[in-house]
Amino acid sequence: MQRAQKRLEKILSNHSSIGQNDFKRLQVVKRIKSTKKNSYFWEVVCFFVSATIYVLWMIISTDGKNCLLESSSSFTELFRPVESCDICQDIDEIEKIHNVSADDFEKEYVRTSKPVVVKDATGTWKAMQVFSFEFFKDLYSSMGDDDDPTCQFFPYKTEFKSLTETLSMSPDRASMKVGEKPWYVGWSNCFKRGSDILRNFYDKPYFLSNLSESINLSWIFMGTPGKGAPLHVDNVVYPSWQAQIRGRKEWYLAPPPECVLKCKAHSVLVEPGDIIVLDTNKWYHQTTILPGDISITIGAEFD
Ligand SMILES: O=C(O)CCC(=O)C(=O)O
Repeated sequence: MQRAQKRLEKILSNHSSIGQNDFKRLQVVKRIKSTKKNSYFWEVVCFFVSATIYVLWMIISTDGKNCLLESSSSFTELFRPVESCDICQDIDEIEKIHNVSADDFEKEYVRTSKPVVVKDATGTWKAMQVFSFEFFKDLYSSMGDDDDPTCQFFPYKTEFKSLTETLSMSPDRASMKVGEKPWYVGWSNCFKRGSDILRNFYDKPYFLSNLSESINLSWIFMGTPGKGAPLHVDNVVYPSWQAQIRGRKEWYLAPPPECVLKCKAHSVLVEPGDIIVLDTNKWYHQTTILPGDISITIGAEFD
């Protein structure tokens, strides 16, 4: 088409007697004009498709727990990299260990992405005595912000739209009075003042090496016995640790779908004082709070 256009232009320049209207009536000119219109159309389509892909990419490529828009778990799953089954094929059960050194922990569990529960790992943390529904209610109301002091909030199956709303529930529901609806929520605390206060109540777990940074963003999950988080995989940057402060929680860990023929799924119970360490980007996970006390956990990613 371009060659035809050039040839036509040459002919026209040699035949100046052809008028503008004669020119517009020529078939080839009409075709050239419609091609131009079509190419504008496709440019606009290309622009919108690229913009949509870019926005979707922004949504899914940001850290799933600290993101621009909350990435839906199906997006996270769709764009998850394929895992090597080395992370799960030799695991018969989730180990529970004591007194592990930082070097051994790094070699045995961090480098291999092998989930593990470290027993009695919270030592002298004040959180064990202090964390409760009322503690968080006081903490966040003392901040005096109108805004919700969380970066991200997971309401799970509850009707709550924010942490502030959760902490305003009736004392009967908060204290699990018979007949009250169960509830379970999670949130990330990334406001400096909140983090600084919380850091007075827990330490970086002793088995993480000095080189490993516990990311300053803490995650808190709290709620009554019943369903916890549904089965999902995360899209965060690093593996996570999570300390069970109160209550008992069962974790169901499933290998990535590409490994189901080589690897087993596992359930493991985490009790007060235990810390579970898990690469939540690789292992699908679901939680259930067992009958008894309210469950409260605090955790963070580490590198
Ligand atoms: O602790 C829970 O109940 C859920 C934790 C979780 O889903 C996560 O850390 O990604």
